[in-house]
Order: sequence, then structure tokens, then C-alpha cells
Amino acid sequence: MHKNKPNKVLDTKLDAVSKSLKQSIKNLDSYTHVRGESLYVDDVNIRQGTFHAVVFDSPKAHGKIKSIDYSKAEALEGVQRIFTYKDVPGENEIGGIIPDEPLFAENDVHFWGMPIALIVAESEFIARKARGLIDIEIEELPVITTAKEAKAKGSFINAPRSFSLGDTEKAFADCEYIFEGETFSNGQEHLYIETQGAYAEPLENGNIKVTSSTQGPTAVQKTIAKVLGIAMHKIEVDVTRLGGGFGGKEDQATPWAVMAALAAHHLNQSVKLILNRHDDLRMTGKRHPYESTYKIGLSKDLKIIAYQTEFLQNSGAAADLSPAIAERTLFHATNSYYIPNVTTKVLSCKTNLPPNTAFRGFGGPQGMFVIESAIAKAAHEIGVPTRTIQEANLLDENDTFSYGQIAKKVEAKNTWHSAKNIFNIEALEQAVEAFNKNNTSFKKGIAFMPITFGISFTNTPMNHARALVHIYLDGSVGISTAAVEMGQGVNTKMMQIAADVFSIPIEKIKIETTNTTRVANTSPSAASSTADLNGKATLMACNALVERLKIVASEDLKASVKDITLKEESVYINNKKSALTWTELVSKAMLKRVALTENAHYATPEIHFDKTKEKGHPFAYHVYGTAITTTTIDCMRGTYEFESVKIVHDYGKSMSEGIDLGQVEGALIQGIGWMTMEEIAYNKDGKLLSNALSTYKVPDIFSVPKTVEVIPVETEGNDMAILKSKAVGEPPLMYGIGAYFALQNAIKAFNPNYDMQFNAPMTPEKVLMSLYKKA
Ligand code: LUZ
Ligand code: MOS
Repeated sequence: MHKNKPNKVLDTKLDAVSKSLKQSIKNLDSYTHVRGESLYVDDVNIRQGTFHAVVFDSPKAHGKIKSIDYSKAEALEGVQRIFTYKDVPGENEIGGIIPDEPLFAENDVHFWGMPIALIVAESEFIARKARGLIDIEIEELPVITTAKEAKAKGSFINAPRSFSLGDTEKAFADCEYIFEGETFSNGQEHLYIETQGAYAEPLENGNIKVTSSTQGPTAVQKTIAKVLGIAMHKIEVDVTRLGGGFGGKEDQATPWAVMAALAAHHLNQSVKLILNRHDDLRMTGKRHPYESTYKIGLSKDLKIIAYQTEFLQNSGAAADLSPAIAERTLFHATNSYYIPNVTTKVLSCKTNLPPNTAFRGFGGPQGMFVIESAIAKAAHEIGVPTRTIQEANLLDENDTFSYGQIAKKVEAKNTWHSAKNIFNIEALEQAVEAFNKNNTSFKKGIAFMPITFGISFTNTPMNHARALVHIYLDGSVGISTAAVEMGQGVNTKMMQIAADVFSIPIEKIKIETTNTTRVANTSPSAASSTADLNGKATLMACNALVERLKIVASEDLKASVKDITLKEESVYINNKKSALTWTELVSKAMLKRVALTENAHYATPEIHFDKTKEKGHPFAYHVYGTAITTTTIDCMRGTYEFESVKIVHDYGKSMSEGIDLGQVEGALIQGIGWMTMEEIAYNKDGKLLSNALSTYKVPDIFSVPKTVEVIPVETEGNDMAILKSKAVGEPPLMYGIGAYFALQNAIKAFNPNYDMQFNAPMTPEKVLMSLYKKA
């Protein structure tokens, strides 16, 4: 799939692009992954007598609970106990940002799949069987499934947010062209391979240890303490790794861990709760669908002078992370473009769907889809290529974002023009044109997708992390951080940092599980920031240890501290190798009673944001890039494939080209899936129809682009990125938006009457109907 052959054009552009890939380190988890030895929650050795739990959830999307009869279920042999809200000793409340979400429904239900009770039995099989024996009577209430309906009924999560720059109203009066329209982007199922789950084990004195598949161990710990009404120090949360998260386990890993802990607390026995795929699909929230309206105004020379949007976010039945996600939609509403007059508004609409949640990009993709739609619409109406308008408005150095941050070290134009040159855009476009001229039943389309993505949690107080580093007597090293490994390779990066600072082989370093007892009060592994925040903390801790060790070495070798360096497991004086090895140095430090443990705290400097003004400097830096997507559609069937996605991406100075390339490819394809084939469907009653892998299609090896080419732009990186290696987790997902517009262009090539539709995903059915739609 991936191709990175040396490129002639590339070789002549060495100043813009790195010549060869940096020596790549493999993701250290790959060894145990391919051998099937990697440990997940379901692999934890369970205590003898462990109970298994299944969640009983609402079979209606909205209503009052008239009665529930648990008697038959309770009578089933092997059923231990059924827990409801009445068994909660503390607060029956799990809302993270807004306290609006009960752990278990009390008197009413707000979404289909809302947890009502936890059935604990000797086996999962028995618990599942018991679930079928519960009788519930619900008095149904009107169900809202779309954001528009919610808006019409005044059903909101919180107050709207709005960003503005310049004077949009006035600017529209000066525009040569003004276009208005509506867009829709659907939700997206995370489909982590490992479903949600937790294992809770009671310890002595009422303490509980919980193994959880969570991106946010502290959120789990805090919420268990709140629900049980006990102190946080009684709860230890441990995470080895996740089989994927994608944001779906930032907040929504919590309820299952809390339920398992609640049952363990009452029963004084270990309890395991792992959702099966159907339960997971039905009970958990997804990416937020957005219904949006836009108004875009351009000058005669195609400068976007004014832009106005209203985003309706379908938040689901409770806040979850919706307010933060809504905020990030506003931050990315103008994507890679400088627009001097902007007014954006977002309404978090309360509906009767499962609370929608974080998903790679966190509202950013939804915001970018709207501006790209507005530009495509303008281009279509004016009769110019979309890329002409895109190119005319790319962000420049010192431009102001609508939220007040001044753009610095901008690579929007660089990645755009590098992509045009390296991939020879004239030849690509001519080939598409020639193909379309010579073919009637197949058409090709091509589209550019620039991205600009802000790095940091938009909530400034969350931007911190800690690392705890032990050097053991034998010179081996153990590192604990707040980073959760979920396949993104963060553990490998942490190991690289320590190996680099200590100058010892990675075999001497171990990354420990993520554990709230070793590293406390952590932010979730999210916002693409995990390697930056935890890496910086690791770097600080390792550097502090090296400083200490250098003093020991200087005393031992009778040399000045400033002349000492650690290199390849030895001490060097003035770059000359001494006889003192790393291991001996560590032993000597121990004899001198020097501390071989360090704990470091990192908090991103400079960032700030004032919500009363909606202005500030929320991001440590931005990640930039440009993708060119080419598609071919079969005009008889409406099916399509993506020939190539050619990307120039700003990695900064990548620490690991292999891992980062994996992130770009994975995110791109996840983005293409969201835009083209993944179709979440609820019926009017709020029942999830796309409730299995037979009715919800994610990209497989046959639907990924035939070639994905990623060329790194060698930038000087950013000091706030770890070792100048820019965050890579989320930004490339938005390259996938290019797939939507490539399809639009291919449809236009077939059907001259086609009036562009901005209604994602662009499934083959929609493509087919568009091909034959009359104006
Ligand atoms: N999570 C979060 C995120 O809590 N705040 C953010 O800004 C964010 N951004 C991206 C992904 N997850
Ligand atoms: Mo996230 S969407 O958990 O970075």
C-alpha cells in the first residue's frame, strides 16, 4: 500500500523535504502483538471465584420507567446479585464536564442502551441469560434523534459558544460573491478492536484495584471514588495497553470500570465486565453528527473576506465531552485559511442518542468539512477549480486565527506548494482530464485537502504530565508516565527518549504499566499530546538523573562536570571514553547514596485562553499538511476506489518515521471511512440500526487507497513538541476529507447538472443517485 521510493522530483527539492527517512525504530509492541502475547484487560489473570457482569440497558430511547421485575433473573442459578442506582453508596453521577449523566438510570431513560442495572453472575453466559429474564415497562416519551429537532425544541446541553474576528456583517456587504448552504456530516463508530471493559479486584481495607481499558486512568479513579463515596487513594487504576481507543475510551471507558468496582465493593469479590461487540455498539457514544449552515463571501480575486457558520452538534443524551468537542469545532472552523471576518457559533444539541464523545480530531474534522464544503460550493458556482480558491486563501505567517492566536512557523503554503511540485500536479490533473474525456462509464476526480490542526488540550489546565523514572542497581531503567499505549506507539517514543538521554540500549529500559499509584492526577491520553506531554516529563526526569550521575562521575574520575558526557553506556571526558561504564557509574552512585529515582512534572508553557473573551493562545503549535486524493467512480454502479492519496506532511523532526507513518496512514484511512462508507443509522425511535459489523462498514484492505505516499516536510520542528517531533495522532485524519471532494468532482465530470451535495458519508448509494440526478 505504502510507497516511498526515491523520487526524482524530490531529490531536486532537498531544501523543502528530507532526503531520506530517519533511521526508523520499530514499535516495540509489535513483537508481542504478532505473537499474540500482548496483554489486554481480558487477559488479566483473574482471581479464583471471580464474578462476571453484564449490563442491562434501556430498550427504549426516551421514557419513564413504570416498573422493572428482576425476580426471574435473580432466581436464575448462578446469579449473584443485580445492582441498580439504589446500590450506589456515593453519587449516581458520572458526568465529567457537566454533572448530567447517571451511572444507572433512576426513574427515566434518555437513550436506547442507557445502563439501568448490572447483573453479576458466576459466568458471563449466566448473566446474559438472566438479562433476558428481566421485565421492564416503560412509558414512552417523544424521541429526538437529530440536532435540528433538538434546536427546534430548545433542547440543549449548555449555552452556545461563538468565536468572532473582524466584522463579518459589514464584510459581507463588500463581497463580490456570497453563497449559503447546509452541510451534514454523520457520526462515526470507534470500532476499537478491544471492546470496553474492566476488571475490579477488592484488596484489604476496602481498597480496590481496577484494570481498565481506558485512555484516562485518573478519570476512572476519580469517578469510582465519587460513585462509591470513598477517597481516591483507595482506588488504584492500572492500564497495560488498549486494543485501540480513538477517543472512544477518553471518557466512555469509565462507566464499565465504575460498575465493576461497585460490584466488587459490595460483593468483596473480583468482578469482570467486558462488553461484547453488540452491547458496545449499542451503549456507547460515537463521533458527533453535525448539521451546519454556512455563508461565505469572496472578493472578485477569490479572497474569502467573510465567513459565518452555525454548527448544530448532535450531542446525545448527556454532555460527556461535547462542550470541549464543540469548542474544538470553532477552533478549526477556518481550517488552513486566513479569513479576516469570521463569526462561528456552535450549539450542543441534546438528543436521545447515546452521549456522543471524543473521536480522533475531536470536533475539528466536523468544522473543517463545513469550510471545505463552502469553498467547493463557491468554486462550483463561480466556475473555478476548488483548489484555486483554497490556494488563494492559505494561512500565512502572523495571520490571526479567529480565537486570537497568531499563526507562527506556518507551513500551510509550504506543504501545499511542495505537494503541487513533488507530485507534479499538472501531470496529475491532465491525466484525470484525459481519462474523463476518453471514458464514459468511469470518471475520475481529484481534490486537495490542506490541514491545520492545533496541538494542546483546548482546556489549558489539562496540559500537564508526569514521569517517574527509576534507575535500578544493575543499570536497568523503569519508567512510569501518564501515557496510555493504545497502538499509537507512545511507549516506544518514551523509551527512545530515555535511551537517548542515558545513552543506553533500549533493552535496558522498560516502560511500566500506566498506574494511578505511580503517576497521579493525570490527563487522559488524548489530543495528540500524549508523547509531547509525557515525553517532556520523561526527558526532564532523565536529564535530572544524568546531572546527578555526572557529579558522581566527576568525583570518581577527577574531572570537571562540564566535560563529562554519557555515551554508549560509558562515561566520556571531553569526548574521550573513560574506563567507567554506565553500570559501574550507577553502582558508585548507589554507594554514595545518590538518589536514582526522579519524578518530573511538565506543564506546557505559554498557552492560555480566556473563555469570557473567546480569545487567547490555546495551542502550543499547529501541525500542517496537504493531501491530494484521486478517485475513480464506476458510473454504472456508483462504486468507487481511491487510486492514490499523496501527502506532504509536517512531522517536525520525527522521532520515529515508521511509527509516525503508521499514524498518518491509519488516520487517513479512518478519515476516508468517515467521509465515504461508515454510515451510522438510528431509526426514528432512537434504535441503532448499524448495530453490527454486517451493517456498519469500516475500510478494509480492499477499500484503502491503492497508494498512499507521504513525504515529510523537514521543518525545524517546534520546541514545544517532544524532541521537535510534532504530534501526529489526529491531524492526518482530516486528509480523509479530501476523499469526499474527489468524489464530488468525479460526479461533476459525469453529470453536468449535478448540484453539489454536502451530506457525508458519500456512500456508493449516494454517488449513484448523484450521478443521475437532474438539476
Ligand atoms: N480531549 C480533550 C481531546 O479533552 N480536549 C481536547 O482538546 C482534545 N483534543 C483532541 C482530542 N481529545
Ligand atoms: Mo482523543 S479524540 O481521545 O485524542
